[in-house]
Amino acid sequence: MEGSLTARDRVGIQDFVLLDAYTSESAVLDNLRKRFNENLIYTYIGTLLVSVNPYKELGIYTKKQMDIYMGVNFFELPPHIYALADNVYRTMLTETNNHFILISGESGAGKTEASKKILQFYAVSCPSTKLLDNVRDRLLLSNPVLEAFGNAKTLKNDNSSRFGKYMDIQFDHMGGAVGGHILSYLLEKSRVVHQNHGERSFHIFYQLVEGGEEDLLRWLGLERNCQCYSYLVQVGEVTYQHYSYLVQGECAKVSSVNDKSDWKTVRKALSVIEFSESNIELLGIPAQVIQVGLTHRKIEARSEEVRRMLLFWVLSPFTVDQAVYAKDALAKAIYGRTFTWLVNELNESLANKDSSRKTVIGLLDIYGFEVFSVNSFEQFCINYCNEKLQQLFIQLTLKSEQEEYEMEGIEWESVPYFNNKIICDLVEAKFKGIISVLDEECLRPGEATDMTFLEKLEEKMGGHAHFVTHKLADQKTRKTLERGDFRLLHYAGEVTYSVVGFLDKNNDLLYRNIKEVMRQSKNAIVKHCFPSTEPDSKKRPETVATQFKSSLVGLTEILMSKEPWYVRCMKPNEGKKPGLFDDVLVRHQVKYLGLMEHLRVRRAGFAYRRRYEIFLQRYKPLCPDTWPNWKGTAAEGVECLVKHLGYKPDEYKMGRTKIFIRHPRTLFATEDAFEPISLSACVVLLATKIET
Ligand code: AD9
Ligand code: MG
Repeated sequence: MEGSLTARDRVGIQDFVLLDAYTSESAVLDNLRKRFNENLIYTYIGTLLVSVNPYKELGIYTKKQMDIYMGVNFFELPPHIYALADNVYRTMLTETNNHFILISGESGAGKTEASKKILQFYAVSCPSTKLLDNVRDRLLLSNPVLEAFGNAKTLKNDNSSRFGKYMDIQFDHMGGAVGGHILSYLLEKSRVVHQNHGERSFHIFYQLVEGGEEDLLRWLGLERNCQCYSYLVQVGEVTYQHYSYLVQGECAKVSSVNDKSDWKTVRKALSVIEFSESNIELLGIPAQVIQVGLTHRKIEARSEEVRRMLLFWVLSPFTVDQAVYAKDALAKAIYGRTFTWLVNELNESLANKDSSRKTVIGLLDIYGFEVFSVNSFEQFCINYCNEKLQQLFIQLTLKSEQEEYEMEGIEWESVPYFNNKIICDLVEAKFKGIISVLDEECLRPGEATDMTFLEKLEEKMGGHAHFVTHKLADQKTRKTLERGDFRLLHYAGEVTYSVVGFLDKNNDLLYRNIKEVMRQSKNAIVKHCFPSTEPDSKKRPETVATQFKSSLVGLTEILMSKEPWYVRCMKPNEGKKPGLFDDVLVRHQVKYLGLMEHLRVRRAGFAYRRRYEIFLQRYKPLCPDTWPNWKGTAAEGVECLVKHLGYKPDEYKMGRTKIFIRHPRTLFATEDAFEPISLSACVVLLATKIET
């Protein structure tokens, strides 16, 4: 009706593919904003789900909501993470193939929350038996454990994942969740010894200090409320200032985090997950096992091992700096190795003992693109990882699109897009890439420094369109760069990296003698993490960046063998505030998350496609010949329907299994014709669900 706001004006469009001005970033932004203001955080681009972090509880993740979305066709209900999860699950079951859901977005955009919602949905929607429920509980509880050990407060996110996580959920042919497997990527272990202002170390430390039982703390030699430290800043009940590894960020207490209750959750999770029996024999209770491995690191000179190590330092000709370096290196090594051990234990516990054929849904929740005021080796690795995932997205999106047109016998028009392969190559190319140059410098101990690394980069990368340094920059850009910086023009934006620490962090050396000391430990976990069979430093271990590069190659292979689904998470503002939509920030993410390209690809040639069965099911009330029951094939029904609706021949194409519609306005007209009867039609649709 003229003059009145239609539903579409108010709440925007559920699927960007239907947006008339689909090439306009502003139109996309407007639609996102409209929906965000109505608390509608989800929007589709075809089957890709865009999610904007609401920074508040919306009440949309209840059991009731799960029930609504279970088994309902994707486009029949408003966009939701459950709709995506359900669609992936049902596609896996009907097509008996493997899938993965790639969740991307910058730090704090909601990736980890999204992955948890998906897992929770499966936990509720999958068939239930006593055995399956046990697996389900373990899958769910692996999350708080990994988050305690692998997440930390950063400036961007109070619960930031400091490791990459890929989790396979394995299903039997009935759809029961029968097992799981976790791969972890590059834990940011430098956080154990250093935190920037406003950041914390890993959650587990604060949970332990705040929530740990008195006996346990005493046994570990930890103190919670020690009078002799009362001159130090008191935070709640706990005097964190005592533990120098925990307080560098000067924010031991985070209002959004309840360490005490989180501790209880983690402890409970550890007991349900049941760490392997041999460990429980060895150490009494599993939770303690881990605490021993960790707390000995975080407090200086408190553990047996560290004391012995200090003795060793006294005898050795180390300088104070070297000793501090060695201590930090040890702390990082122990934490990193304990984390790997923990993931292995979780995998033991999640392993499906039944060898019958299973299909999997992989969930990839990996650290988002990061830009801080000072960016170091860790950001370099994280952002490189994001480049790789973007590359995968480009390849798989275009590939699947091309395949779809080919399979359906429809002509394909290619779409221009920025291919970030040039940046991936800049970082990872053999002999010429930044990682190669870094590795080369790491081979020249005593001679090479972070600055010689930078000089080598300048020699080799000078002139590259995506690389610049103070020396290489033009006058204007030079003002924005320090001498020890290099800047990469990532697909997601510019990031300036400080070379300080690159060589050290890439080498990640642990003095051989310290390893020997660790091997003498009576602590079973420490012993396990420093096996006597480990090759000594005569053979050079792979550098951190090279290991990471290889693990990303492995991940890409895993993902390429599966069907992709995407969740693109966005951050509405930098302040973690509800209800605030920062246009500039969101526009930037629209750009680098590749939404415009994806939209264009989806719209190239044909904006919309639907399987005949689904299309017919949705629109058959609009035609007397197809309503209420069509007797012929779905394709014939659709043909009859579109003729009745007056589609012109150039507006649509009939593929082998789907109808392809060129312009969204065609579908709009159809949708609008549908509107007056939408309520009754929806009731009928829900009552007569068909399988896709
Ligand atoms: V990082 O790259 O790990 O630093 P993520 O994982 O993208 O980042 P995360 O899922 O941890 O971000 O979300 C950050 C915070 O936003 C959460 O702790 C919640 O407080 C908030 N959030 C995210 N998604 C939702 C949501 N769907 N509903 C409500 C949310 N709050
Ligand atoms: Mg996360």
